[in-house]
Amino acid sequence: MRCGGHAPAPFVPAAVREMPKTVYVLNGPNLNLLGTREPELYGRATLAEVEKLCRATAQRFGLVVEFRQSNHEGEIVDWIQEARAEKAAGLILNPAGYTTTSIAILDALHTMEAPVIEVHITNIHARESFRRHSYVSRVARAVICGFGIEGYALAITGLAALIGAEARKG
Ligand code: DHK
Repeated sequence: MRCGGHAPAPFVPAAVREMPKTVYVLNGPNLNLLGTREPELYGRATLAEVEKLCRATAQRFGLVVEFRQSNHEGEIVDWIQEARAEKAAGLILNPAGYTTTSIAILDALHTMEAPVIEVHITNIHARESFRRHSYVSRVARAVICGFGIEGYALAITGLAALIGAEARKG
């Protein structure tokens, strides 16, 4: 039996300690059409450009991005479950049209331990009233809307602060 003192810290191999943390960035239906879809609302940047922005922002904090888009609710549920299983450091989700309808996505998000950040490109509160109710907001640690695609960079920066990922020098 050990007496007094603190339990020794568990041994964590350097390779595991230094493994970059992964952030999932998931995008819902019709966001594949960014750039050409109602550009007066959603802007002219494409989803590929959003991905680039996410990767560049995440890199500043030593984070790796898993970036996906789907038009199918079940696929998004599968990816949320994957993020949980893979112990993602956080999940950023633009649920798009599923924001206001998907209890399946809400249920999947409820299983996540890592912080969930909800992003909308447009200010959903300044649009049709049906866009204002979000199931996802019930579980989101934070919600960002109305900043255009810059909202994704803000979400990653905010998430980095939440999980203690510091900006890299240089
Ligand atoms: C994107 C969508 O596709 C809409 O269904 C949402 C969101 C708003 C956005 O602003 O990114 O209502």
